[in-house]
Amino acid sequence: MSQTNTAERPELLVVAPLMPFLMEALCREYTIHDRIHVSDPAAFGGVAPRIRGVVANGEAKVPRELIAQLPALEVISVFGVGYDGVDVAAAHERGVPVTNTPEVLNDDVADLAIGLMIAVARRIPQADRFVRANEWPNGPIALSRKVTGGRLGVVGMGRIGQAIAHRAAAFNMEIAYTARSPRPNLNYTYYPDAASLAAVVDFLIVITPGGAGTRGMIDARVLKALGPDGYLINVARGSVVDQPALIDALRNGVIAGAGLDVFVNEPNVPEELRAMLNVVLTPHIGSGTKQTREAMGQLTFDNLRAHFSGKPLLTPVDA
Ligand code: 8YV
Repeated sequence: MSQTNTAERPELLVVAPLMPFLMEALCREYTIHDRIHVSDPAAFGGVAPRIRGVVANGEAKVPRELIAQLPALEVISVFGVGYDGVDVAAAHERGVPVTNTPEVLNDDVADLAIGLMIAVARRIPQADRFVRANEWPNGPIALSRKVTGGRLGVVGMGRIGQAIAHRAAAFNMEIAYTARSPRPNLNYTYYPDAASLAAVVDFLIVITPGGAGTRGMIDARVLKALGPDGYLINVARGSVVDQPALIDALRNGVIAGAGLDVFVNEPNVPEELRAMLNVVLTPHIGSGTKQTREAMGQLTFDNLRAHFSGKPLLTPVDA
């Protein structure tokens, strides 16, 4: 009986906290092992050989060592567009496909990028605090920085980068970008690297994938190029920015300000950043609307269902 059950209900390892809606849907179709700590062999040893799928999110780690511990692994489904925590090469070596949730979150992440740009330039959180503290009767608040017509640099011109550029065009912004290679189909100016791009823009929005290839890409040199009137917005991964260099730059007026949705060691944000007045900080909410998280959950689920019913995956990550 239990054998039939096992065969009917694939066993999945969930390595990240998932939305209740997705967790409940998974529990109806699969046997779920929830957040078993990968480094605790005692807890893990018994179930590891039966795990056929792993469910992760954008921040979770699925390293080579974990994949090696799962001999029956068939699929890894990531709730998120970013999969920098997953060792895709190790999975593909084993013939294990990895899926993610592209497209469905483009609008939300692009909206937040623009929102942070406006919030930091127009000092919306500071203005809100000013009114709440009843400082208004004592005189007007300091003037802020105009956004419309400004020069925008986008680091990473993938799907979300293009959604950001599309929105920025409505603000009459002059748009330039850097990416691994130019995109001839786009009518924006290409720069070969982040430093040369930063030197010619007022706002630099970072939306490039995380991982080894982009680690520390926005370093002291890029920040210096952005300059004392420039603003940095990061909606990508904390790892893309050299965080200590950013803190130095903000503290010393090397750049004007920053809007940050992602950090190096989330959910921990350095005290120095939290105390600064020229930053707007949000807790990794780029895709965090009910509508989008539900769409992401659905896609995460549908990829697993496609796999376990022998159908083609909806959104596999390229080899
Ligand atoms: C989410 C993300 O943070 O899609 C990504 O890469 O970073 C996010 O949308 C995440 O996966 C939800 O926990």
